[in-house]
Amino acid sequence: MHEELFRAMRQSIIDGEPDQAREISQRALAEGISPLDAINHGFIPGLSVVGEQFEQGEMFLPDLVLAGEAMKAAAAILEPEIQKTGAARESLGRVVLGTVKGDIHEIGKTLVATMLSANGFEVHDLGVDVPFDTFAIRAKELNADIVGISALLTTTMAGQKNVIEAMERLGLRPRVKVIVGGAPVTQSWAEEIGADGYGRDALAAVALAKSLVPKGS
Ligand code: B1M
Repeated sequence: MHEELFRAMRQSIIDGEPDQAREISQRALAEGISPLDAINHGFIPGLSVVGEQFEQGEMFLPDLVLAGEAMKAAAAILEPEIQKTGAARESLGRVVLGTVKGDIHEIGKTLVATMLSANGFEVHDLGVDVPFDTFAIRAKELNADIVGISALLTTTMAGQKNVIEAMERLGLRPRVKVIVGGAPVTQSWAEEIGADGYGRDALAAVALAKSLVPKGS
C-alpha cells in the first residue's frame, strides 16, 4: 500500500536530498507508517544502493556524504518518534555505546542507541571515532552493564578487540558485557575476539542486550 512512499524514501537517499528525506519522513508518519518500517524498508535500502554503486565506482565520496546527510535528516524526524514509545519505563540496564576509533560511520550506531533506549536501556552514546580506552573508562565511571561497539570498516573492526582488552585492563570483564555490530562484523568475529554477542541489526542488538542483563530476561 505504501510502496510508492517507500520508493520515494529510497530515492531521496540515492539522490542525496536531505530536504526530500525530511519531507517524506513527515508524510510517512502522517500516513501512519511506523518510523522503524520507514527506516528499515525505505531509507536503509537507499543506503545499500549507494554503497553498492560506490563499491562499483559508479558513485563517489561526495555521493556517500550526501546520502549520509539525507539519512540523518530522515533519522532526525523518525528517531524521536521511536524514542517516545520507550518513555517512562524502569531502566533495564546501562549501556555505553560508540563507533570505534578511526571510524566515523554513525547512522547504524545511532539507530542502535535509539532502539536500546526505546526498549528501556539507559544509553550513553560516546559518538564516533571513540578511542579504545574511552569505552572502558566511561563504562567504569558509569558502572555500565554493557559496552556496545560499532565498526563499519574492515580496517576498524580490529578496534573492537582493542576495546575488550582495555576493559580487561580495568578489571571490567567479564562483569561488563560486550556487544559488537556493524556491516562487516559477524558472529564468528564476535566469538574470536571474546565479545558476548553480535547484533546483526538494531532489533537483534536489543534482543541480545536484554538477554545479557538480569532484568531483561
Ligand atoms: Co562509508 N563505507 N566510508 N561512509 N559507507 C561503507 C561502510 C562501505 C561498505 C561502502 C562500500 O564500499 N560498499 C565501505 C566499507 C568497506 C569495508 O571496509 N568493508 C565504506 C568506505 C570504504 C568508506 C570510506 C573509507 C570511503 C573513503 O573515504 N574512501 C570512508 C571512511 C571514513 C571513516 O570512517 N574513517 C567512508 C565514509 C562514509 C561517510 C562519512 C561519507 C558516510 C557516513 C555518514 C555518517 O555516518 N554520518 C558513509 C556511508 C553513508 C556509507 C554507507 C553507504 C552506508 C552506511 C550506513 O549508514 N548504513 C556504507 C555502505 C553500506 O553499509 N551499505 C558505507 C545504514 C546503517 C543503518 O547500517 O551502519 O550497517 P549500519 O548499521 C546497522 C547494522 O550494521 C547494525 O545495526 C544497524 C541498524 O540495522 N549495527 C549494530 C551497527 N552498529 C551496531 C552495533 C551493535 C549492534 C548492531 O552493537 C553494539
